Amino acid sequence: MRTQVGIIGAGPAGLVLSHLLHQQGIESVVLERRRREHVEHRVRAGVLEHGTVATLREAGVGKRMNEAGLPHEGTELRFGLRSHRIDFTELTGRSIVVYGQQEVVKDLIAARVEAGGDLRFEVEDVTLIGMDSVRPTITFSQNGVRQKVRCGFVIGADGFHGVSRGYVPDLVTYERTYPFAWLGILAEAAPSSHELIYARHTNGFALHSMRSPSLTRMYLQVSPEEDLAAWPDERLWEELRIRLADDAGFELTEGPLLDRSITPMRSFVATPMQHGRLFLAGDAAHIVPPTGAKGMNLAIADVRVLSHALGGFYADGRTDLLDAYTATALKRVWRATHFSWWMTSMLHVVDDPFGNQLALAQLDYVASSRAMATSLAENYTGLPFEQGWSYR
Ligand code: FAS
Ligand code: PHB
Repeated sequence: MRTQVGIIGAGPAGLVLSHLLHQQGIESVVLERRRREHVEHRVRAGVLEHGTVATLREAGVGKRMNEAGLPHEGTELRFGLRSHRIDFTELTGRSIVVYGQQEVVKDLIAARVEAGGDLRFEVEDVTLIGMDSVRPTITFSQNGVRQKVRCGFVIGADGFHGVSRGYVPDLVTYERTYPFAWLGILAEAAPSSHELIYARHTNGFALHSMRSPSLTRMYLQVSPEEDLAAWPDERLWEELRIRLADDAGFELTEGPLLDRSITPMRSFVATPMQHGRLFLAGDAAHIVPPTGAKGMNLAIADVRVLSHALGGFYADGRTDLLDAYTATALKRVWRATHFSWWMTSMLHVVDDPFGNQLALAQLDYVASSRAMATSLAENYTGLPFEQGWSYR
């Protein structure tokens, strides 16, 4: 097999890149180890930045998002039983859309299949050969048959636990772990608020989000070693009620739980994000704690840069944009990494009285200063992109 761009991973990064390349007449093969049904039903991110929404619309895959996505013009910070609304639109002129990552993945797979894209699911033992040559090769097994793809470029979009990062020699990594995790639930219940609520209670952090008018998505700060079995439904709902309570009689609507999981919290950045003809994108290169709702948006921002650079190479033989990929991508990665750390530090309770006082002082300042509220709003809705996604 031969292709211009071999992509490992059918998550948001791999699929958006494959689609953006297709729109520039550049062919790709996407190799995914999981089943299609699995990737289309993996409950993960939920918030699309302003720029991500524009990217999906410009790329012609925004129809279902426009119909089912929930536009949000602000969010609530809740602490000391008081709610403080951050008005994104008033402060920045920008907004977000709440639309599940699994829906984005479904829309992109459908678009790639309809366009005759080459997506391979349930592939095994992906290995990379000759990343520093001009004919990098991917080998993999599918249905017990070993196969080889000769590529022009290879994109590691295989997430934090993927293989591609291991093929970048002399990698420098930056990491911070946090003394807590998120217990996430998806409930068949109408959202109890029409916007997201980020709550800091002395018991810990809680987030009220949603997926649709009948699906609520919520998270609780728990210990990193927490056992899901220690959280029966009634304990979950009781703790959410306590942490989300306010002085205006907020009531939480309950319902059957459809999904529950524990997500560890980590900040991680690997550099360089490239080696020869291998380029890393998304969680393969960086991880942020989900408090700032940046993970998926950052993955899509990476592949906008890559799509632009690969377009320049195949259209005019340019290599400067490819050479500059790591520097270009990392500028946004570090901004989002800082914002995600800042939101996480401000909203979670730690076993450090001094740290907790600093967090409350920061929250108070965000709730009372237009300048601080604007800073939160512009980071949360997503900073403008530096260049278009299409080379032409
Ligand atoms: P992904 O991990 O989405 O995709 C990588 C793909 O590569 C996967 O489909 C995987 O199966 C495949 N793969 C891996 N190894 C392979 C191999 N060797 N061969 C072939 N394929 C391989 N972000 C938020 O903004 N908000 C959230 O609430 C949030 N919650 C999350 C919860 C969990 C449990 C996790 C793990 C992440 C969460 N994230 C959240 C972050 C998440 O949304 C990521 O940022 C986003 O999925 C990144 O997209 P990709 O880089 O495409 O990586
Ligand atoms: C979600 O809806 O899953 C979500 C929203 C905002 C976050 C994290 C997760 O910061």
